[in-house]
Amino acid sequence: AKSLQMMAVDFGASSGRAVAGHFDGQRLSIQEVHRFDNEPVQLGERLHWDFLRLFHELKRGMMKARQELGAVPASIAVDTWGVDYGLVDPKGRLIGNPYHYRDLRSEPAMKEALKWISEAELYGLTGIQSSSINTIYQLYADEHLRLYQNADDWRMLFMPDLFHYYLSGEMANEYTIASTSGLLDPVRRTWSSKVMRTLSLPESLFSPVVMPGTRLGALRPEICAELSIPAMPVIAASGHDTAAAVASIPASSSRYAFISSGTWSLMGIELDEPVLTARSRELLFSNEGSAEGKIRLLKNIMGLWLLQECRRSWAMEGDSLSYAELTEMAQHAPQTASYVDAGDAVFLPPGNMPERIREYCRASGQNVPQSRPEIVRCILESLAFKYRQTLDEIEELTGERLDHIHMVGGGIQNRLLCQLTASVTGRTVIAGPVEATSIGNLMMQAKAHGEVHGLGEIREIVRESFPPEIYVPADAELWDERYHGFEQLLGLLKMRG
Ligand code: LFR
Repeated sequence: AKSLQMMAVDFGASSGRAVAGHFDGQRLSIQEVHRFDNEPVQLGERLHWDFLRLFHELKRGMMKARQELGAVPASIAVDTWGVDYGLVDPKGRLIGNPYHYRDLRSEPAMKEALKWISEAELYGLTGIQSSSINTIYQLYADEHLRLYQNADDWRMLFMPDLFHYYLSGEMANEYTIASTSGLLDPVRRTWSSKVMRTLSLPESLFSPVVMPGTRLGALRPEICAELSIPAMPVIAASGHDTAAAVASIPASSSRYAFISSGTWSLMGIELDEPVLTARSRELLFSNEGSAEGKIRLLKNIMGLWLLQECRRSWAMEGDSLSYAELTEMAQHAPQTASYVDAGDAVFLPPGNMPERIREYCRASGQNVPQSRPEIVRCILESLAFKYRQTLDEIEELTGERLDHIHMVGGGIQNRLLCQLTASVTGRTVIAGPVEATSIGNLMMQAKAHGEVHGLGEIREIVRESFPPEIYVPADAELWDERYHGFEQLLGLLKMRG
């Protein structure tokens, strides 16, 4: 195999990074060349992503890679968070600033849309649990589509597709990111015209679905000139960050659950075909797309968003605390044994998170965590409990016991959470890599270059290149008892509706 230098740009919901990767035929090594914040902007009534700024950061990343590496990358690929998109007109002009999935406009739109098609039918057609963030509801609520009559020749590009379009001039919808929309048929891996027609979404908005690892084209001449870099292929590697992260799980067997831990925690398993049963719908599992056309059967859990938002509130009160400091605080916090359901959509919108957590505990008749350490502990334990519940559900759906949990992504830097996850689930946690998303992105590029041949090989290379860390369960009885308290709480909340 020849030696490959590649570039991955990974946009997360709170930060982004440009990473250079070097694959020598056996091992991958990575170097972060640029890191930046991704802060949404509230403009009038709407919450937006700052797309222009993000594109600017992408270009800065490319320039820095050029300066620091000396070598010209063999290719570049972008991945981002799911569900969001931009609309472009036939000349390729961006119609407005892309909306943020946490914008509240799509919540009433979801209710409205579900008058035309039942949740059960929609699940049968798309395998995606109903959530107001899904592209389907965002498009249904899209003011531009409603305002303009001449949208027939517009195209809808998901965030990674949009970056790829402005890099290469090629419009395509890549499979993994398209699978987050709630508009894709997970059996045929193509758009569901039925769903589009039922909701009167113009089918002309959608482009052909291309599989992960597709070469889209070369870098546009204008960008090459602007950055004075040579042209290089732009590859749709794995547009969805979670799919990229899952591609890089250093697993050697198949009996594991994964948790991709960042702003969200995405917990699930990888399968060859979707699970579209009433039970998986009831348990709120989604069937998203994975590398090689596989399926990720997973659940969205609020994740470190709860902590990020608390941190933001406390910073506004004048106390800037690092994540390490926050976790340290939690380690020594008094036990209030108060929990929240980290799957509950009430935590979706931004703002005033500490008070919302207190309110949740108050309303559910629990001790109210007062201090910051108590709140942080409540969040971390609630997450671990949600992981255990989700693990039980996955085992129920598949009828198989899963021996261990692979945790990947930036969130595993929170070692307390990894340890809690092991202890509460009673499973060994294999943690790493931290940069799973960029690594998956890079390895899918290497695959497109024909230098690696499949997911099995990719995972072996990741295992060799980035040795994971192991967490062993502790205090089983104690956690069992507390977990049952949590189950009772959920049961009670469900009864109350
Ligand atoms: C994680 C992620 C999740 C998706 C959420 C919203 O970064 O991509 O998979 O459900 O963001 O887009």
